[in-house]
This record gives sequence, structure tokens and C-alpha cells, in this order.
Amino acid sequence: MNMQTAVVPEQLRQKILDHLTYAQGKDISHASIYDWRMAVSLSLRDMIVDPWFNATRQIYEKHGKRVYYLSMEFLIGRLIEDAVTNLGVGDALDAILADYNVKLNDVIENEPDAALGNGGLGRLAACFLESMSTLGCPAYGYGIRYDFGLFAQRFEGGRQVEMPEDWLMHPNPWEFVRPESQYTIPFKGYVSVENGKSVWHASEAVLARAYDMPIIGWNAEWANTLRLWGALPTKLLDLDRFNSGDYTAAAAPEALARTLSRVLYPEDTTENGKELRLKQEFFLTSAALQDIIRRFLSEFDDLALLPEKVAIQMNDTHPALAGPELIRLLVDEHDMAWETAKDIATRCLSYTNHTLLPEALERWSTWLLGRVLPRHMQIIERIDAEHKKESGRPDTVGIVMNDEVRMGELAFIMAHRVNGVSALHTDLMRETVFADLNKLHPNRIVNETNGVTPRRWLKYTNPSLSNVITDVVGSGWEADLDKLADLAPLAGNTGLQKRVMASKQENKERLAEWVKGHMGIEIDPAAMFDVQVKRIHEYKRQHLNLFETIYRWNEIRKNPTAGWTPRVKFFGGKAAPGYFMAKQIIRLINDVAEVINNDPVTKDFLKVVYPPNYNVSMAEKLIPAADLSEQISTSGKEASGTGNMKFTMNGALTIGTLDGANVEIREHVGAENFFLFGMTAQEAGECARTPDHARNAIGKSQALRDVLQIIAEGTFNRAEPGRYYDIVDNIWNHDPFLVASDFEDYLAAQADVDAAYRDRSRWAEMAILNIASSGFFSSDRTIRGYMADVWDAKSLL
Ligand code: OX2
Repeated sequence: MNMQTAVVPEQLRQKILDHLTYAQGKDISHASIYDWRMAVSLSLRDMIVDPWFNATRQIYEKHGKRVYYLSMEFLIGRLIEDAVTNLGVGDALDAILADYNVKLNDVIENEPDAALGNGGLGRLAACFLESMSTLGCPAYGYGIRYDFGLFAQRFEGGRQVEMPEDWLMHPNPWEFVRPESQYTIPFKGYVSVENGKSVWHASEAVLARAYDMPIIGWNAEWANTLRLWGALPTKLLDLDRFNSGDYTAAAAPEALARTLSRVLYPEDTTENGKELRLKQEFFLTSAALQDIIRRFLSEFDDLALLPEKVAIQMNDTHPALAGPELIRLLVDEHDMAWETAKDIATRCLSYTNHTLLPEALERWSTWLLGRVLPRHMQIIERIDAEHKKESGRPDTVGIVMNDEVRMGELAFIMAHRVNGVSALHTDLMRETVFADLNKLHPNRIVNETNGVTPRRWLKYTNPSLSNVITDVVGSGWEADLDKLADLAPLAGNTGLQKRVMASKQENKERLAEWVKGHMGIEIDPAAMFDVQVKRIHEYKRQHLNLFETIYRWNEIRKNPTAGWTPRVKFFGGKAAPGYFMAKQIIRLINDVAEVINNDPVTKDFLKVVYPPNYNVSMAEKLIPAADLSEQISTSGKEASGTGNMKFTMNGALTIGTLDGANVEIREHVGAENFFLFGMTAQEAGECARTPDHARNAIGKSQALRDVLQIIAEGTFNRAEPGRYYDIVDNIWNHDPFLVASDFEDYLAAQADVDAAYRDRSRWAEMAILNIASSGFFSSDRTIRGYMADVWDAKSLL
């Protein structure tokens, strides 16, 4: 069914008015924008329910294999946007709401971002859900219904301040509570052996309750379910304890439950080792697996069929307890033999690795894991012992080592497929972190290069460019992004160049207005918009970009009439609350912005804009307006990146290193349409091992010496001159991410960018070639890859 033609606007109008009246209890004259938003969302949800039911019916009829995507994070953002786009009702809604003097955009902006994720890993999961629905792949996302998503960021005196993100302040119109789908999640206690069987006597427990959200695919042809678990106490009050006067202990079950699904951990590729986090991971995993087995047994009666009907994806190691938990459920609760259970679990499970950074590879102390999950500790030790024995390599390949449980190794050993997220990252995985395991299991590691959904990241966020694309390549590219290749032969056509650049200009003007209104900074939409948005992390090297900004500013001041290409540098991103260096970088960006934006000498050539609280919605404003995309991580450190793909799709050119998916982006768009700089991953590895690499590089770069001097002198922090000594000291003496060694090359590439931007026609041609080559980076392609190589799943469309 094609909703775009099937929708009768009058029916939609009636639905909205009905929801306004009967769900919100408001008449038109009193309805607030919130009321309208709820009425619109509920109406859209109504339209999604039929395809959703249909999809479920088909899976049951065809006994299709189901994919279960387990992830601690789903960074879905505003759901109204997917609904409007994929139901094709944008124009109709616009017109209906206009009759009541309501703007669709205001309705959309009223929806809080569902920020149930930190960054790339969580957003990838959201794009995957949308693509699985678009492709008709029977799938469930399983996650946690955090009361508080990723913190909201504010700047005070340039410093990041974290505020709670209470997206559930208002009712969530998209979800259906499922009180009947509820599971007990045990913790702690001890294990005894009774009649030859292990029995876990847990001393704590919470209930996991399901909340379902339908995820609609393109053209409303299919909808899958995102099932989020909320924690509830097993009993509201321990009445015995209460009556005996121990009020605190009486409330303990409730306190545990309340904290479990309370907040998302704000870490992203940084260290993380807290007991509550371990409990959250088990909470998600156990609830999901109990649900999977229950659903399976409602359809089939032989658990041996599980691997034929069920594929379980572990998104990073966070749900890596799925291995031992599945074994536990099969052995302890369903009386299966250990060997059979382990074999079945392995054939169901697969694992995606998202980072090689050692600090981000999860490890739990055996003491903690043994205390919180005593039965799982036993199971993990047995898996480990058997694997060591089978491999004949007792010393090198271990899950339990030095009193720690290594979750990467556990996930690898319990999975039949392990994948990296870009070609380079997968190669490095084979050569480094999993070198030993790869030798033992040579076909287990595969590559599935990340992708992003073009429905949201092009169709929805960039309507003007989308219109141009449809005019040129015809309709249908939304679900077949390779069609964009038809733009390539026309890249030199002046007519097309004009249209593409006019669309870019329109997006830039809208952003400039927003910046003026929200930040009070005046920027020129004709200037190059140079954007770096992502989590703040030293390996992503926002400071490299910032040092270039300082260098540029200083050079303009020295010679203001040298014909500079005007630029606006945009930064966006949050730092993990406990990551000191990242927070220093944020503060320095803000201090530098303050000085540069008030400099009358440079004002026509350089501005720095750092809007606070970068999130999905902010990305949707910035990316379509970008001319230049900064993807400048130290080679070998960024597993893939997905922002880089969104920029390419929206016609921004990339300045970047040979890292993560940049390598593949450059291959697709062509080396001449990509501004490459910096060392390769191998060179970077060697450089980092060279003593005094930073000092040597600084010695060779007058430019960098100047920049470091300008910072050290307190130019951006007159009131507290020593404020950034640690940053300067870090570059001189440590510089683990090789800012110094890549600096000169980066400057040269930036000079090339300036020159290229001045040739408007050439720039337009390059931008069109970038768009035309971005088809590969659709998450539909990625999901097809998983379906074929990892899940052995079939589309039911
Ligand atoms: C991120 C990676 O840093 C990023 O490179 C990648 O594109 C993204 O995952 C999706 O694969 N936490 N976040 C990531 O890794 C971890 C761990």
C-alpha cells in the first residue's frame, strides 16, 4: 500500500481533531502547541498500527526468522519525523494544520528528542531499525526505557554543565505499555547444586516491563517493534520488614528498580565500570532473552530450532551477557544439555565491535561479576576453560584474565559472526585486538560498513536538495540510494550546479537565522560553513581544528587584505561528564569563539559558532547547511564514523584522514573530490611509538609553535592565564593522538579547501559528485549485508 496516495487528508484531519478532543480534552480555541503535537502524533501512530499488525501477521504466517537487535542505546531523536516522512503525509499535515494557524514545524519542534544514546553507536541502532522496517526484515529492537536520556548540555562561562534530560516529562505518544509482557530479573545471591543441577538463589530481583514503539519503514509497507524495558519493583513494599519497623529495608526493592532504568550512562568510547551499569546490561539482556524464548515457544516446540528462527545481534559488548544468559536459560530452566545449549547459543548470537580503543573495551572484575551474577560467573569460567582447552592456547586467548572478565573475548567466543563497522576497522580488528581469536576462528570476522538512513538524513532533513534529486533521477531513490549515481554525469551541468548550490544556500540562510536568533551571532551565509559535530574526544581531534582556527585568525590579523576565504567554523558535541581533557577542549573552543567573534579586524573572514546541546535535531539543522565536513580523527582510532556519511549525502566536501569509513567515502567519491591529509593508520602507529614525536613535530612547525604560544599566553583567558596550560603541556609532552605530527599537513589541506571554495563551479561539481557517490552509505545496504552474511534472514516484503 502506498500511503502517499492512499491517505485522504480529510480522514487525517478528522483523526487529529478527534484526538485533540478525546485524548487531550481540548477544543481548538484552547489547544496549545503541545496538545496539537500529541493529537498529530497519536493520529500518525494510528496510521502506523495497521501496517504494524500486518507485518506481525505475516511473520507468524510465514514462520519467518526474526532478528533481535540488542542495544543499550537507541538514539532515535524525534519519531514524528520518521512518521511524517515514511507515511508521506508532510504536505497534507502542513495544509491541515495551517487551517488552524498551527505550523507543522512548531509541532515537530515541540517533540523532545528521545536521546537514549550517546552518539554513533546509538544512532546507528536507530538507523538500522528504520532500514530493517524499510526492507521488511522481521526484527525487534530491544533496549532500555531510560527515564533520563543523555544529559542536556549548557555552557556556563564556556564550561559544559550537564542538566537532566527528562524526555518522559510528558507522556510518550508513540509507546504502548505491555503489562502482560513482564519478566523477573534476578541478581546476586548464591548458587547451589540440587540433584546434579545448578540452582541460582537470587537475593534481589526487579521486574522488566515492556513498552513497545512501532518503527515504520519507507512508504509504510512494514513496521517492526522497538521494545524498551522499564524496571519495576517485584513488590512495592516489603510489608514484613515495614511492619517490623525497618522502613529503609522495606523500600529497598523499589529503590533498586527505580535506579535501574533511571539514566543512560553518558560514556562513549571512554571508561565505564560501575556496578549499576553491569546490572543495567544484565537487565536488558535477560529481559530480551526471556522474551525471545517465550515468543519462540509460542510458535515452535523444539528449542533445537532456535538458530533457524532467531538471530540475536549484540550491539557492542554491552549485551555480551547474552551468551551466558542464553546458556543459563536453556540449561537451568529448559533442561538442555550443556553442549547443546552452548552450540545453539553460538549459532544464534553475533557481535558487532565498534571500537579498538582499549579504554572502551569492557572488562568487569571477577569479584564484581561473581557477586552480581554468581551463576553467570560459573558459566563464563566454563566457557573459558573449554575454549582454552579446544584451542590449545591456554596462555594467550582468555576471557578471564588477571581477575577480569573481558567482554570482547566473551562476545567473540559466543558468536558465530563478529563484525567490524568499516573495512579499515575490520582489518585492524583482525590484526590487533582479536588477532589470536581470528587465527583460531578465521572466518568468524566479517565487515559490515556502517550506513545511515537516507529517509531521515536526506529526504527529511534536506527537502530542497531532495526535490532537485527527484527532478533529476526520478522518484524511488529513497529506497534505492544507488540511483543517486544518475547525478554524476550531470555534475558539470551549470543548471544542476545552480540548483544544488541554491538549495545549499537556502539551508545556510536558515541556519544563519537560527544562529542569530538563538546565539546572537551574526554570520554571513556566503561564507564557507565548516562543521565538526560529534562527541568531544581527544582522538576525534576537535583541538586540531581549533588550533587551525587560531592559526587562521592570527594570520588574518597579520594581513587582513590577503584575500581570505570567509569561513564560519561550527563545533557541536558533548563530553563525557568525567572526561577532563574533553571538557577543557570545550571550554577553550568557547573562549576562542568569544575573542574571535568580537575581533573587528577578522570579523568578515572568521567566526566560531558552538551551539550548546548538540543532538539529533541539531544535527538535522547543521548537516544540510554544511559546505565542509571535518573528519579528522587520528588514523586507526575512529572505527567508522557515520556523521561523515550524512555530510557526503548532503553535498558537503570532506577534509579528512584515512580513518574509519573516510577511506571508503574517498574511494567512492574519488580522491580528487576529497581533501585528504595526515598519516595512515600504520604511520600513526609508528609515530606514536617514536620517542619525542610531538616535540619533533612542533620543532618543525613555526605555525604550531605560534598557536601553542598564543594559547599559553592567555590570549583567550586574560582573567586566568594558566587555564589551558594542561592542553599545551599535553601537546608538547604526550600528544597521544598526534595533533602535532599531523598539523602542517592539515594546514596545507585547509589551504586547498580555501582555494577550491573560491572556484564556485568546481566546488559545485565536487559537491554533486559527493552526493552522487553516497548511495553505498545507505543503511539499507548495510542491513542487506547483515541479513546475508550474519543473520541469514529474509525479507518478507
Ligand atoms: C562508535 C564509534 O566510535 C564510531 O566510529 C562508529 O561509527 C559508531 O560507534 C557506530 O559504529 N561507542 N560508540 C562507538 O563505539 C563505541 C564503543
